[in-house]
Amino acid sequence: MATTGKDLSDYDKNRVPNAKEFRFGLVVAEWNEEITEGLYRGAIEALKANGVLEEKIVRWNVPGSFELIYACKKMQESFDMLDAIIAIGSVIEGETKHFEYVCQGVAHGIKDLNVQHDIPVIFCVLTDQNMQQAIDRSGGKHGNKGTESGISAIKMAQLRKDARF
Ligand code: DLZ
Repeated sequence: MATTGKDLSDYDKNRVPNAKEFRFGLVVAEWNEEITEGLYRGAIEALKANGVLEEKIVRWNVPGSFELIYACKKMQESFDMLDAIIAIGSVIEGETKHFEYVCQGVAHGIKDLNVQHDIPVIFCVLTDQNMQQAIDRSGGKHGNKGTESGISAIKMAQLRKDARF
C-alpha cells in the first residue's frame, strides 16, 4: 500500500468523466483541522476542475474521524439525489491504541456503508504516523489525497450511473 514516489494529485484528465450533472456530499472531520481543510480544498478543486458546479456540493462537519460514519450514513439517507459522498479525516498515531481503534472503526464503517447503501462513499482518511506525513499528503510534497478522492468520487458516480440501464 506504499505511496512512495506517487503524487496523490496526479491524474489523467482525459480519463475522468465530465461531472457537470453530478452532485456530491463532503463530510469533513474537524480533528487535525489544518490537514482536513487541505484535503477538502484538494477534493473541491478536483471536482470543480472536472465540471462540478458549486451549488451541487453539500458540506457537513463532524468533530472527529470516528463520526464520519454516522454523518455519511445520514447523508446517504437524507439526500438520495447525491451521486457520491467523500469522507474526509486525518488520524495521527499517538501513544495509545486509540489510533488503531479509530482507523479500523472508520475504515470498516465506511466499507459497511458502501455495502449497505447505493450512494458510494469515498475513503479520504489519512492514517499517518506523524504530522509531517499528513502535511506531505494533504497538499505537500506527496500531493493531496483530497484530489485523489475527488477524482475517485467522479469515477464512482459515473460507474453508478452506467450500472443503471
Ligand atoms: C480521540 C481522537 C484521537 C486521540 N485522535 C484523533 C485523530 O487523530 N483524528 C481524528 O479524526 N479523531 C481523533 N480522535 C477523535 C475521534 O475520532 C472521535 O471524535 C472521538 O473519539 C469521539 O467519538
